[in-house]
Amino acid sequence: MTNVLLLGAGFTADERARLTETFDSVSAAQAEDVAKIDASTRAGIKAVAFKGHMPLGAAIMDQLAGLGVIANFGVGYDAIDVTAASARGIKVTNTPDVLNDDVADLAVAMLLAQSRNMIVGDARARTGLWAKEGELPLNRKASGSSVGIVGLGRIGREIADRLAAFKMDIHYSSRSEKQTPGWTYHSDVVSLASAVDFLVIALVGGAETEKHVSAEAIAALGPRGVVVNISRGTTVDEAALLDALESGAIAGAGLDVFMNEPNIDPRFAALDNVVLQPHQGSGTVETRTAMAVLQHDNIAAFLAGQDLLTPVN
Ligand code: 8YV
Repeated sequence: MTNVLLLGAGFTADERARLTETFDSVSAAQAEDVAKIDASTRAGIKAVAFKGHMPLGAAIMDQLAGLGVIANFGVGYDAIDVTAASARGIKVTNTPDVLNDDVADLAVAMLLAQSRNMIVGDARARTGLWAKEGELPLNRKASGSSVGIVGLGRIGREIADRLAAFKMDIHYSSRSEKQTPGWTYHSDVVSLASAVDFLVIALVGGAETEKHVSAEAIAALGPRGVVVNISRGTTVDEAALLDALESGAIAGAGLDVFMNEPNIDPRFAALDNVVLQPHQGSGTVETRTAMAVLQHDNIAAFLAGQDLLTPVN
Protein backbone atom coordinates (compact mmCIF):
# COMPACT_ATOMS: atom_id res chain seq x y z
CA MET A 1 0.00 0.00 0.00
CA THR A 2 1.24 3.47 -0.85
CA ASN A 3 2.59 5.01 2.33
CA VAL A 4 5.12 7.67 1.33
CA LEU A 5 4.46 11.00 -0.39
CA LEU A 6 7.33 12.73 -2.20
CA LEU A 7 6.43 16.40 -1.84
CA GLY A 8 8.33 19.05 -3.81
CA ALA A 9 9.49 19.73 -7.36
CA GLY A 10 13.23 19.62 -6.72
CA PHE A 11 14.07 15.92 -6.28
CA THR A 12 16.82 14.78 -8.65
CA ALA A 13 16.38 11.46 -10.46
CA ASP A 14 18.78 9.76 -8.00
CA GLU A 15 17.05 11.21 -4.93
CA ARG A 16 13.67 10.16 -6.29
CA ALA A 17 14.91 6.65 -7.15
CA ARG A 18 16.37 6.14 -3.67
CA LEU A 19 12.91 6.74 -2.20
CA THR A 20 10.74 5.07 -4.81
CA GLU A 21 12.87 1.90 -4.94
CA THR A 22 12.30 1.26 -1.22
CA PHE A 23 8.91 2.76 -0.55
CA ASP A 24 5.53 2.43 -2.23
CA SER A 25 5.15 6.09 -3.04
CA VAL A 26 3.20 8.82 -4.77
CA SER A 27 4.44 12.29 -5.78
CA ALA A 28 3.13 15.84 -5.55
CA ALA A 29 5.28 18.60 -7.01
CA GLN A 30 3.26 21.47 -5.54
CA ALA A 31 1.09 21.91 -2.45
CA GLU A 32 -2.09 22.02 -4.55
CA ASP A 33 -1.26 18.61 -6.09
CA VAL A 34 -1.81 16.87 -2.73
CA ALA A 35 -5.58 17.33 -3.01
CA LYS A 36 -5.48 15.70 -6.48
CA ILE A 37 -4.24 12.38 -5.05
CA ASP A 38 -7.25 10.08 -4.67
CA ALA A 39 -8.72 9.99 -1.19
CA SER A 40 -7.95 6.36 -0.35
CA THR A 41 -4.27 6.72 -1.38
CA ARG A 42 -4.03 9.93 0.61
CA ALA A 43 -5.46 8.23 3.69
CA GLY A 44 -2.69 5.60 3.53
CA ILE A 45 0.20 8.07 3.51
CA LYS A 46 2.27 7.75 6.68
CA ALA A 47 5.38 9.68 5.69
CA VAL A 48 6.18 12.77 3.63
CA ALA A 49 9.62 13.10 2.04
CA PHE A 50 9.82 16.87 1.61
CA LYS A 51 12.25 18.80 -0.57
CA GLY A 52 12.20 22.51 -1.24
CA HIS A 53 11.13 25.68 0.47
CA MET A 54 7.38 25.96 -0.18
CA PRO A 55 5.37 26.42 3.01
CA LEU A 56 4.26 23.09 4.48
CA GLY A 57 1.56 23.91 7.02
CA ALA A 58 -1.63 22.68 8.64
CA ALA A 59 -3.63 22.79 5.37
CA ILE A 60 -1.46 20.04 3.83
CA MET A 61 -1.17 18.06 7.07
CA ASP A 62 -4.95 17.98 7.45
CA GLN A 63 -5.32 16.33 4.04
CA LEU A 64 -3.16 13.43 5.23
CA ALA A 65 -5.04 11.88 8.14
CA GLY A 66 -2.56 9.02 8.62
CA LEU A 67 0.60 11.13 8.46
CA GLY A 68 3.19 10.36 11.14
CA VAL A 69 6.45 11.89 9.89
CA ILE A 70 7.69 14.69 7.66
CA ALA A 71 11.30 14.02 6.65
CA ASN A 72 12.87 17.24 5.41
CA PHE A 73 15.67 17.25 2.83
CA GLY A 74 17.77 19.96 4.45
CA VAL A 75 18.96 21.11 7.84
CA GLY A 76 16.72 24.19 7.81
CA TYR A 77 13.06 23.34 8.36
CA ASP A 78 11.66 26.87 8.50
CA ALA A 79 9.24 26.04 5.65
CA ILE A 80 7.54 23.44 7.86
CA ASP A 81 5.06 24.53 10.51
CA VAL A 82 6.56 22.38 13.29
CA THR A 83 4.05 23.66 15.86
CA ALA A 84 1.18 22.48 13.65
CA ALA A 85 2.95 19.14 13.11
CA SER A 86 3.54 18.60 16.84
CA ALA A 87 -0.09 19.49 17.61
CA ARG A 88 -1.13 16.67 15.25
CA GLY A 89 1.38 14.18 16.65
CA ILE A 90 3.44 14.36 13.44
CA LYS A 91 7.22 13.98 13.82
CA VAL A 92 9.60 16.16 11.79
CA THR A 93 13.17 15.18 10.87
CA ASN A 94 15.95 17.12 9.08
CA THR A 95 19.45 16.47 7.72
CA PRO A 96 21.91 18.19 10.07
CA ASP A 97 25.73 17.97 10.12
CA VAL A 98 26.26 16.17 6.80
CA LEU A 99 26.19 19.56 5.01
CA ASN A 100 28.24 21.66 7.45
CA ASP A 101 31.49 21.43 5.44
CA ASP A 102 29.98 22.35 2.10
CA VAL A 103 28.00 25.31 3.40
CA ALA A 104 31.05 26.60 5.29
CA ASP A 105 33.22 26.12 2.20
CA LEU A 106 30.82 28.20 0.11
CA ALA A 107 30.73 30.97 2.72
CA VAL A 108 34.53 31.20 2.59
CA ALA A 109 34.53 30.98 -1.21
CA MET A 110 32.09 33.90 -1.49
CA LEU A 111 34.03 35.94 1.06
CA LEU A 112 37.24 35.46 -0.95
CA ALA A 113 35.55 35.92 -4.34
CA GLN A 114 33.98 39.18 -3.19
CA SER A 115 37.07 40.64 -1.55
CA ARG A 116 39.37 39.63 -4.43
CA ASN A 117 36.87 40.80 -7.07
CA MET A 118 37.03 37.39 -8.75
CA ILE A 119 33.82 37.62 -10.78
CA VAL A 120 34.91 40.89 -12.42
CA GLY A 121 38.43 39.43 -12.75
CA ASP A 122 37.10 36.32 -14.49
CA ALA A 123 35.29 38.50 -17.04
CA ARG A 124 38.46 40.53 -17.63
CA ALA A 125 40.53 37.40 -18.33
CA ARG A 126 37.78 35.80 -20.40
CA THR A 127 36.68 38.67 -22.64
CA GLY A 128 39.91 40.29 -23.79
CA LEU A 129 39.38 43.30 -21.53
CA TRP A 130 42.68 42.40 -19.85
CA ALA A 131 44.63 43.07 -23.07
CA LYS A 132 42.65 46.29 -23.65
CA GLU A 133 42.54 47.77 -20.15
CA GLY A 134 45.34 45.98 -18.28
CA GLU A 135 45.33 44.75 -14.72
CA LEU A 136 42.32 44.52 -12.50
CA PRO A 137 41.93 47.51 -10.15
CA LEU A 138 43.56 46.58 -6.84
CA ASN A 139 41.19 44.86 -4.48
CA ARG A 140 40.97 43.90 -0.84
CA LYS A 141 43.07 41.70 1.46
CA ALA A 142 40.97 39.08 3.24
CA SER A 143 43.57 37.22 5.34
CA GLY A 144 44.28 38.92 8.64
CA SER A 145 41.08 40.99 8.65
CA SER A 146 38.21 40.66 11.12
CA VAL A 147 35.04 38.64 10.73
CA GLY A 148 31.79 38.49 12.68
CA ILE A 149 29.83 35.24 12.59
CA VAL A 150 26.12 35.81 13.24
CA GLY A 151 24.96 32.57 14.86
CA LEU A 152 27.68 30.23 16.12
CA GLY A 153 25.84 26.95 15.56
CA ARG A 154 27.32 23.93 13.83
CA ILE A 155 27.76 25.65 10.46
CA GLY A 156 28.85 28.97 12.01
CA ARG A 157 31.59 27.18 13.90
CA GLU A 158 32.87 25.46 10.75
CA ILE A 159 33.05 28.88 9.05
CA ALA A 160 34.87 30.40 12.03
CA ASP A 161 37.38 27.51 12.15
CA ARG A 162 38.15 27.98 8.46
CA LEU A 163 38.54 31.76 8.75
CA ALA A 164 40.76 31.38 11.83
CA ALA A 165 43.16 29.56 9.48
CA PHE A 166 43.09 32.73 7.34
CA LYS A 167 44.52 34.55 10.40
CA MET A 168 41.26 36.45 10.86
CA ASP A 169 40.22 37.97 14.15
CA ILE A 170 37.03 36.04 14.99
CA HIS A 171 34.00 37.76 16.56
CA TYR A 172 30.55 36.21 16.90
CA SER A 173 27.06 36.76 18.22
CA SER A 174 24.70 34.06 19.43
CA ARG A 175 22.05 33.50 22.08
CA SER A 176 24.73 32.69 24.66
CA GLU A 177 28.49 32.91 24.94
CA LYS A 178 30.35 29.73 23.89
CA GLN A 179 33.62 28.13 24.95
CA THR A 180 35.73 29.83 22.29
CA PRO A 181 39.08 30.98 23.67
CA GLY A 182 40.45 33.90 21.67
CA TRP A 183 37.16 34.69 19.92
CA THR A 184 35.14 37.75 20.92
CA TYR A 185 31.48 37.38 21.92
CA HIS A 186 28.92 40.12 21.23
CA SER A 187 25.46 39.86 22.72
CA ASP A 188 23.93 41.92 19.90
CA VAL A 189 24.42 42.04 16.16
CA VAL A 190 24.88 45.82 15.91
CA SER A 191 27.86 45.68 18.26
CA LEU A 192 29.21 42.72 16.27
CA ALA A 193 28.81 44.51 12.93
CA SER A 194 30.53 47.66 14.17
CA ALA A 195 33.60 45.60 15.24
CA VAL A 196 34.32 43.73 11.98
CA ASP A 197 35.04 43.96 8.22
CA PHE A 198 33.13 40.84 7.16
CA LEU A 199 29.76 39.81 8.61
CA VAL A 200 28.87 36.16 7.88
CA ILE A 201 25.28 35.13 8.61
CA ALA A 202 24.85 31.52 9.77
CA LEU A 203 21.51 31.73 11.58
CA VAL A 204 18.58 29.34 11.39
CA GLY A 205 15.62 30.68 9.39
CA GLY A 206 12.08 31.26 10.58
CA ALA A 207 10.09 33.95 12.34
CA GLU A 208 12.45 34.32 15.29
CA THR A 209 15.42 35.41 13.13
CA GLU A 210 13.50 37.50 10.58
CA LYS A 211 15.52 40.64 9.68
CA HIS A 212 17.87 39.86 12.59
CA VAL A 213 20.58 41.56 10.54
CA SER A 214 18.72 44.85 10.58
CA ALA A 215 19.17 48.14 8.74
CA GLU A 216 20.98 49.37 11.86
CA ALA A 217 23.40 46.41 11.79
CA ILE A 218 24.10 46.95 8.09
CA ALA A 219 24.78 50.65 8.73
CA ALA A 220 27.09 49.72 11.62
CA LEU A 221 29.18 47.54 9.30
CA GLY A 222 30.25 50.67 7.43
CA PRO A 223 31.79 51.40 4.02
CA ARG A 224 34.48 48.69 4.25
CA GLY A 225 31.96 46.10 5.36
CA VAL A 226 30.95 42.97 3.45
CA VAL A 227 27.88 40.80 4.20
CA VAL A 228 28.05 37.07 3.46
CA ASN A 229 24.80 35.10 3.81
CA ILE A 230 24.50 31.31 3.57
CA SER A 231 21.48 30.97 5.90
CA ARG A 232 18.11 32.23 4.66
CA GLY A 233 17.13 35.42 2.82
CA THR A 234 14.76 36.20 5.66
CA THR A 235 17.56 36.68 8.23
CA VAL A 236 18.63 40.03 6.75
CA ASP A 237 16.66 43.19 5.96
CA GLU A 238 17.06 42.71 2.21
CA ALA A 239 15.71 46.13 1.22
CA ALA A 240 18.20 47.81 3.56
CA LEU A 241 20.99 45.57 2.23
CA LEU A 242 20.20 46.53 -1.39
CA ASP A 243 20.09 50.23 -0.48
CA ALA A 244 23.47 49.94 1.28
CA LEU A 245 25.06 48.05 -1.63
CA GLU A 246 23.77 50.60 -4.16
CA SER A 247 24.82 53.66 -2.17
CA GLY A 248 28.22 52.35 -1.09
CA ALA A 249 27.20 52.43 2.58
CA ILE A 250 28.82 48.96 2.66
CA ALA A 251 31.49 47.57 0.33
CA GLY A 252 29.78 44.44 -0.96
CA ALA A 253 28.13 41.10 -0.36
CA GLY A 254 28.39 37.38 -1.09
CA LEU A 255 24.91 35.85 -1.11
CA ASP A 256 23.68 32.30 -1.56
CA VAL A 257 20.19 32.99 -0.18
CA PHE A 258 17.52 35.56 -0.96
CA MET A 259 13.92 36.52 -0.47
CA ASN A 260 11.57 35.03 -3.09
CA GLU A 261 13.96 32.37 -4.44
CA PRO A 262 14.41 31.66 -7.29
CA ASN A 263 12.89 34.94 -8.52
CA ILE A 264 15.34 37.22 -6.75
CA ASP A 265 15.16 41.00 -6.72
CA PRO A 266 16.54 42.25 -10.08
CA ARG A 267 18.37 45.05 -8.26
CA PHE A 268 21.02 42.46 -7.30
CA ALA A 269 21.93 41.80 -10.93
CA ALA A 270 22.88 45.44 -11.53
CA LEU A 271 25.52 45.43 -8.77
CA ASP A 272 29.19 44.67 -9.47
CA ASN A 273 30.18 44.54 -5.79
CA VAL A 274 28.27 41.32 -5.09
CA VAL A 275 28.92 37.63 -5.66
CA LEU A 276 25.60 35.84 -6.17
CA GLN A 277 24.95 32.10 -5.92
CA PRO A 278 21.69 30.19 -6.54
CA HIS A 279 21.21 28.65 -3.05
CA GLN A 280 23.79 25.94 -3.67
CA GLY A 281 25.46 25.75 -0.24
CA SER A 282 24.86 22.01 0.18
CA GLY A 283 24.96 21.33 -3.55
CA THR A 284 27.76 18.81 -3.99
CA VAL A 285 27.22 15.23 -5.15
CA GLU A 286 28.71 13.90 -1.91
CA THR A 287 26.62 16.01 0.46
CA ARG A 288 23.33 15.80 -1.41
CA THR A 289 23.77 12.00 -1.43
CA ALA A 290 24.34 12.00 2.33
CA MET A 291 21.25 14.20 2.79
CA ALA A 292 19.16 11.87 0.62
CA VAL A 293 20.34 8.83 2.60
CA LEU A 294 19.46 10.52 5.89
CA GLN A 295 16.00 11.52 4.66
CA HIS A 296 15.41 7.97 3.40
CA ASP A 297 16.68 6.38 6.62
CA ASN A 298 14.50 8.58 8.81
CA ILE A 299 11.43 7.43 6.88
CA ALA A 300 12.54 3.78 6.98
CA ALA A 301 13.08 4.04 10.75
CA PHE A 302 9.64 5.57 11.24
CA LEU A 303 7.87 2.92 9.16
CA ALA A 304 9.73 0.18 11.06
CA GLY A 305 8.69 1.68 14.41
CA GLN A 306 12.31 2.50 15.30
CA ASP A 307 13.82 5.66 16.78
CA LEU A 308 14.21 8.51 14.29
CA LEU A 309 17.83 9.34 13.41
CA THR A 310 17.58 13.14 13.43
CA PRO A 311 14.30 14.28 14.98
CA VAL A 312 13.40 17.96 15.25
CA ASN A 313 10.31 17.83 17.53
C1 8YV B 1 18.30 22.88 0.86
C2 8YV B 1 19.15 24.12 2.74
O1 8YV B 1 17.66 22.00 1.70
O2 8YV B 1 19.73 22.41 4.25
C3 8YV B 1 19.18 23.49 4.09
O3 8YV B 1 18.63 24.10 5.01
O4 8YV B 1 18.81 25.24 2.60
C4 8YV B 1 19.55 23.36 1.52
O5 8YV B 1 20.46 22.36 1.77
C5 8YV B 1 18.54 22.25 -0.46
O6 8YV B 1 18.82 23.29 -1.32
C6 8YV B 1 17.36 21.47 -0.97
O7 8YV B 1 16.25 22.28 -1.11
